[in-house]
Amino acid sequence: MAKNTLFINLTAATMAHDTAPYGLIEDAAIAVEAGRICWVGPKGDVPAEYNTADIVDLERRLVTPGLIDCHTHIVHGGDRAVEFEMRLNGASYEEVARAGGGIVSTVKATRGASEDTLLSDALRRVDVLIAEGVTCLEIKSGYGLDIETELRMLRVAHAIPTHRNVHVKTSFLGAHATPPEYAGRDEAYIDEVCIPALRAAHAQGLVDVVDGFCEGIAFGPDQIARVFDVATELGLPVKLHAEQLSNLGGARLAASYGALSADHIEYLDQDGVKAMKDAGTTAVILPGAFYTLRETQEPPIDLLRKHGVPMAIATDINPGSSPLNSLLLTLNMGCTLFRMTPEETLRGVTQNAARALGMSDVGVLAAGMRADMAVWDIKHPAELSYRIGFNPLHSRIFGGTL
Ligand code: DI6
Ligand code: FE
Repeated sequence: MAKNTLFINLTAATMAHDTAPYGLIEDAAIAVEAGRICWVGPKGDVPAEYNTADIVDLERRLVTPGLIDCHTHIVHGGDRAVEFEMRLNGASYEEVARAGGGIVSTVKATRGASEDTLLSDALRRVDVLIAEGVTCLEIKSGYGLDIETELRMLRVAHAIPTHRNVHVKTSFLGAHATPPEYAGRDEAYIDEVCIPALRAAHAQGLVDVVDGFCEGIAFGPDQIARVFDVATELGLPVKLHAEQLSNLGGARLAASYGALSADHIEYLDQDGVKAMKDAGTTAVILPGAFYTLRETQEPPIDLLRKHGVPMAIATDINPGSSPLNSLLLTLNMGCTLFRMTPEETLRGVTQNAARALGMSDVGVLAAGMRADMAVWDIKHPAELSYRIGFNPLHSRIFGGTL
C-alpha cells in the first residue's frame, strides 16, 4: 500500500464551495495518498488512520490548489517586439495585421522553427509559470496554419509534460487566421487545411478541445460553425476567442455548441451572457491582451456576476497581443483593470480555470482531487493579487510530491 503523507501546519485556501471566503481553513492538514488528496480539514479533526503518515510541516504557510493557466499560445516561433514598436509609433493592431504583420509574422517564424527549437523556447516560458505555482496549462496550435505545422505545434505541446511536472491540455486553433497562401480564400482554407488538420490531429490523439478566433480580422460565425460541426462529429468540446475587438455574436454561437468557454469577451452583450449561463460556458478574462492593445472596452464583469457565469482568468501568453508570462501579474491586472475581487481572480486560476478546461480533478483542495498544490510564503490569499512583480511561491506539490 502506498504510504500516506500528511501536510500540517498550514492555512488551506481550498477554493471549494464552503461557507468561508476562499474555502479557507486555518491550521489545516491535508492527507495525500498515491498522488491524490484523501482528506482536508482542521488539524484537530485528522482521522486516526493518518497517525502513521509521513508528516510534512509547512510552517504556517498558505496552500492553494496548483494554479491553472487555461488560455495560452505558449508554443510559437519568434517574437513581435518590432510590431510592438510599430504600434507605439501609431499603427493599430488591425493595421499591423492587414499589413501582413500580426499573426502571420508569427506563422512564418513558427513554420521555420524545428520541433526542438519550439520545445526549448516553450519550456523556458513554461518554467516561468511553474516558478509561480502553475501545475496545469492549456496550449493552443494556430501559428502553423498548414497541416504539418499545426501538428508539430500540438506534438510540442504534448511533449511538455514529459519534460516538466505540469499537466497540459491542447486546443486545436486552426481557425486562428488565414495564411498568406490562402489570402482572400478563407473558405478554401477552412476546407483544405483547417478541417483536414483537425481530423489528422484528432486521429493522432493530439487534440483535447477545438478553438477558433471569431473576429473581423479572422473568421465569421458561419466559418467557425463549420469547424465546430466537425468538432462535434469527432466528439470534441469547443471554446472560442469571442467578442475581443467587436461583437459578432461569437459567444452565443459557442454557447449553442455547449462550449467549455468563451474567451476575451470585452464586447459581449447581455444576450451573450445569458446564452453562456444557459449553456454552462465559462467566461475566460484575458487582461494581458486588453492591456497590451490599450483596449478601453472592459469585459462585462458585473453582468457575468449578475447572471452567475463562472469567470476564469488567464495569461493568453502570445507574441502579439499578450506577451505576458506571469499568471500572478494577470491576477493583479484582473483586479486593477476590471475590478475583479482577489477571490474571483484566485478562483479564476483554480476552480473556474479547471471548469474552462473540462477538468474535474484539479482546481480545488478536496478529497479525490489530484494533489497538485502551491505553497506560498504569505498569510492571506489576497496577497497573490495585491503585489506587482513579486513572487511569494515557496514550493509546488505535484501529484503529492513536494
Ligand atoms: N486573439 C488574440 O489576442 C491573439 N489571438 C487571438 O485569437 C492574438 C494572436 C497574435 O496576435 O499573434
Ligand atoms: Fe488567445
